[in-house]
Amino acid sequence: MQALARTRDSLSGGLVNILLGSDSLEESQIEEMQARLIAADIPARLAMAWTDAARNLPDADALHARIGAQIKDVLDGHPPFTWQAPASPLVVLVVGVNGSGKTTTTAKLASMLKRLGMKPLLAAADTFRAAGSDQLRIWGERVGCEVVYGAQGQDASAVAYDAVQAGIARQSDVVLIDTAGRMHTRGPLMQELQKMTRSIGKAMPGAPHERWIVLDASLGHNAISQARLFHEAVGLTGVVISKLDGSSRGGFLLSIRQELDLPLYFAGLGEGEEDLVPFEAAEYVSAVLG
Ligand SMILES: Nc1nc2c(ncn2[C@@H]2O[C@H](COP(=O)(O)OP(=O)(O)OP(=O)(O)O)[C@@H](O)[C@H]2O)c(=O)[nH]1
Ligand SMILES: [Mg+2]
Repeated sequence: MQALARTRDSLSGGLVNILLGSDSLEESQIEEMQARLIAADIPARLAMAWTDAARNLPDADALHARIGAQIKDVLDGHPPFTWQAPASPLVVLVVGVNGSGKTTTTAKLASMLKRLGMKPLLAAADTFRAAGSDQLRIWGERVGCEVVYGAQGQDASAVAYDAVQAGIARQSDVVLIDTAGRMHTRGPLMQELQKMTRSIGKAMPGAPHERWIVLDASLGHNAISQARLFHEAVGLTGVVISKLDGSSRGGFLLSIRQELDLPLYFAGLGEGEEDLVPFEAAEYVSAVLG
């Protein structure tokens, strides 16, 4: 709740101010409300449809409730991710643009699995920078999870392959593979990801079972085009939103659901290892609308 203060301020705080003390809705209030929704990155099409419908509502309370129900409606629809592995180990590939929060998210997922009593294995397939695997190794120590890593400059696909083999040998429940950040528009980098998924499939037929993109919530709509290109390259199976705590544009989560039709599994709410929560539409609505 606390972590979503900025989206709440931009959305709900704004709505409350606009609507404060009004028994009936005036045209200017309805227009301002529409601007608020769009500023919070609620897709314009939805914002317009909602505000048009609002003209028929009796008062501000009814409007507030209606918007909450509509946000929940858009966000609902996919069951939360359960770690019921279809395979042992379950292999999760984590992708995204530079700095989106992949390494932190991968570590937080390992921490979550440990707390669930499961045995994760981390793989540092970010061999692009030396700091890439160092960062994950430090996280591994903090979380108490083994980390498979390669040398800087080593083929990332080879590290991913080794990690999956290690996960099988060590009977890990889940292998979490962190990858280097890459621009979604750079063809060769996207091809490298495809090569990595093929290598993983050679180490374990059917893997990687999950391919998740980490999207930085502060990017708003820009995150959608990123996700599209990653989806084309590797066939995404889910989305993790990072940095939702710092974002005032949480409305773009609705675009993810509407425009990509991918499940939104987890949300990052801070930099600590426990600051990752399963995404729940109802909780999100009460956090942003109060
Ligand atoms: N406030 C906040 N900060 C986050 C969150 N997730 C990640 N960060 C911060 O974002 C920065 C980048 O995170 P990384 O995990 O290194 O991102 P990355 O995608 O691995 O970066 P590259 O490997 O360089 O592409 C770090 O300072 C993290 O602490 C979050 O949910 N909330
Ligand atoms: Mg990283």
